[in-house]
Amino acid sequence: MFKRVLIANRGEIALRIIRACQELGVETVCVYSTADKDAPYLKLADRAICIGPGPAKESYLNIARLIAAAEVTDVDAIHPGYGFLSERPDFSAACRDCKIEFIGPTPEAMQMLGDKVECKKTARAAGVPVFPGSEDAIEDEEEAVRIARDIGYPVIIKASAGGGGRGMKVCHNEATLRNQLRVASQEAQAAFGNGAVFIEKYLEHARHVEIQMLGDKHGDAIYLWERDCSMQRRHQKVIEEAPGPHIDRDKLRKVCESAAKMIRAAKYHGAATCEFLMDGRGDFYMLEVNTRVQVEHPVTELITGIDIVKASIRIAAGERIGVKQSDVQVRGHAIECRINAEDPDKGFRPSAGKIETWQVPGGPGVRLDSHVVPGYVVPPNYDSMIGKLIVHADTRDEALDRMARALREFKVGPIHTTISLHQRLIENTDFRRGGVDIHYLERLLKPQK
Ligand code: MV4
Repeated sequence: MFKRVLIANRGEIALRIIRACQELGVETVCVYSTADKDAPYLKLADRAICIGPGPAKESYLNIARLIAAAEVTDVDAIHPGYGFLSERPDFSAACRDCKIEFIGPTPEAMQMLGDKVECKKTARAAGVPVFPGSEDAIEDEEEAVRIARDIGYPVIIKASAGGGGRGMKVCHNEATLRNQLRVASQEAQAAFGNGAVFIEKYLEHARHVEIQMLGDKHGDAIYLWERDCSMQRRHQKVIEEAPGPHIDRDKLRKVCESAAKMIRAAKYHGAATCEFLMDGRGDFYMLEVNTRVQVEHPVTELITGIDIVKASIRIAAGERIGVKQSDVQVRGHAIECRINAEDPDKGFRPSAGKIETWQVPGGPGVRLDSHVVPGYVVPPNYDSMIGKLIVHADTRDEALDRMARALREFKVGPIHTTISLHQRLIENTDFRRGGVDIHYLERLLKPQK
């Protein structure tokens, strides 16, 4: 195992990684920007090191400064968490060049899976279902038109280097497709330095179902089943749960098996998530692979009893996954509500500032992953997520009731948070029934005439 790990992140995930390291007997060095200098979780790390000013570009996104911090503190490994540099092949490569273990995949695996065209090819080869469409980047307009006629409209144009919803165009007819191809490619070039685009069949009504994977350096891979993350707004997940409601378990098992094959074929090690859309018939189509520990990993931890962050560290240290697929048992139901410092009544305007009241829920089956304490000041520089409330219970109905109860116990002020939105959503009859689609929340929030 490592002696010392550098945590190249902030907030709740930095704290989550500190906790995992402590349980593994690993020393921690946590980096911080001056905007986070008073953050309380820094005291829980064995050491904290300032890496620059508030703007992320000069701190949490600055590879040279992070590597310098790692060298100075003589760590064996770096955990990137999520966001920031977690999916940057150049960061994984910089760690390797400096003989520091990157807790995550190799730059090669990350690069390959990060390229949507390459990723889709790898998926297809492993038998993972993907949407019909172009098998390579689009070379000319006529080729795209031919493929679209073949698969039928609507089609969607996506940037091969895009992801998370950036650089997509839905086309309902040939004229729009012809127009948008050039626009999409130019935008992709400007945004990602890579103009490659591809097209595929567009699915109007879909659910977002993703599969948690773990791969190790010995060539083994397992799946920890799915999470349903359909409740989202502007490509930001709001509620996640596991298991996904009303999913055909036989279809899902087959998809999970093929995803494990794909992860093995990619020689992937670490935690990964395969993102899928599920249609009204319960069929799956893979979208992309996230090559990091995700925000919503706790719901999978609660239903499987497997600590995904500890697993990511053990895997990087060369250990085997240590759990056989047949040992992975799903128990009960878990739901996560992301608590953001935003005002849901004012268009989700960020609500930074000092948190005076922070009265947290507890009791059976309640987990709060947050770095906030009373008196904590939410800096304006970063993501507005200030915590995640996760509940676990035997059934989905009991988990929903438990979440409603926990949300009622949760008192935060004077800043605004998304707790009020969650209270509304947990009571919502469509959500209670299970199986809302990825556009549900935005439809619900649209001002009614
Ligand atoms: C799609 C799609 C419909 N059909 N692809 C958005 C994020 C990126 N990962 C892929 N995305 C989508 N791809 C096809 N062929 C709809 C979306 C999409 C979406 C997907 C997951 C979660 C929320 C979403 C919101 C809007 C669109």
